Amino acid sequence: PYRIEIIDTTFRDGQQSPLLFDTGKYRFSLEEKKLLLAGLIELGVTHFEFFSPVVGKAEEQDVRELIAYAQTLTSRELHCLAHCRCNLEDIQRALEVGCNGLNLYLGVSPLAQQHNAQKSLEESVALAREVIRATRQAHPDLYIRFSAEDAFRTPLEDIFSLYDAVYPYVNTLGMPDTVGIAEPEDVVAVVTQLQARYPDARLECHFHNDRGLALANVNAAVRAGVRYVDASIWGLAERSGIPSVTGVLFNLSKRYPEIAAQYNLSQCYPLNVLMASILGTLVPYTEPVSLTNRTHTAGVHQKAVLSEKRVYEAHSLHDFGVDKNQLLLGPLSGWNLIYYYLKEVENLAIDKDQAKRLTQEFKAHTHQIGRGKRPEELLLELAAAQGIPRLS
Ligand code: HCA
Repeated sequence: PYRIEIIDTTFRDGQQSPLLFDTGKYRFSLEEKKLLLAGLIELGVTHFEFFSPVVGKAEEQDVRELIAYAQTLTSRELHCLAHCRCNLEDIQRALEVGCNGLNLYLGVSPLAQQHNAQKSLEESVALAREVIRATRQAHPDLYIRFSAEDAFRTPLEDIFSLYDAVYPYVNTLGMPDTVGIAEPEDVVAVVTQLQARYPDARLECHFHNDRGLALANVNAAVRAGVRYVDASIWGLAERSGIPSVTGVLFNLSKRYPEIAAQYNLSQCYPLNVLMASILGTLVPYTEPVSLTNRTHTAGVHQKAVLSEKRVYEAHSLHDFGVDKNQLLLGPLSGWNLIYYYLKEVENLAIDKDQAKRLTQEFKAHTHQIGRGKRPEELLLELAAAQGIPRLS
């Protein structure tokens, strides 16, 4: 069957998000990670990327505990993957904490050669071949993914040199857009060439959102044949992040209805709300699976949605757990919402003509809103001044 695997990296790239610094949290606690892990498993995610234990004792202990905890939550086969440098010691440590797969990476872009790896292309190719061949020999069934960091700023022939060397030993080849430089057309070109050259490897994508194109790049990659998609809750990751788990599922399910059988999509929004409660902020307004996307503020929209939601709600967000919509009373509201609000919510004995008159007055006083006054307060004051009574 057609499967698209989300590789959740909330616990790796997600913890590299500056948002964790902005909120003063810096890292998730073990308890928070357990809640998030349970939410992801509930949603049907089975692939998780964790930090390599070498980043520090606290992460090492958490990874160990999370892997054990995950087994208690589901009988499905889970892939607990360590994001690991191409180095036998790091690999050994990752396997010792219980990871059953490796997400190995190594950069060979001109910048990486000069400033990061400080190795020539030939040296990096030899290192990758040696480490991955030895790992495969020692662990014939281990899941191994290998990625050329900054793939979209690396000449394709250099990626070929590297991947040719490791292809016999890996399950999956990645193509990370580490600095968010790729456009969908570039993605399709790279996927097409990798597929042709490495027909037995699965392809994985990891797109950063520096240009706001990460989700569009995922769509393009999957249409071109990629089946492994890196994502995180809210899209938390280094800098402006990567696509969110829920944004990816929401988008892909439009084209691939099979996703609804693989994932428990109604858990999408609860997962985003869980992260909001942990970070103490609202679900980001740019998140596709959000109440924001079912919220209406302009009078014209509110009037239409009161009659038929589909006029301004094209997407089945209800299926993704956003089980209500909201019309916000505010400076842009028209008489339809004002009538509805006063009659249905506040239970005032108001008729349509009164609501229209009250709306004129409300509009004349909107400068007061937001300066210590909520729209609802202003409206009730104006209604009281007109002597409109409350029923019962
Ligand atoms: C980073 C590394 C990475 C790794 C992606 C991968 C990237 O944090 O810089 O291993 O496929 O974007 O290159 O996230």
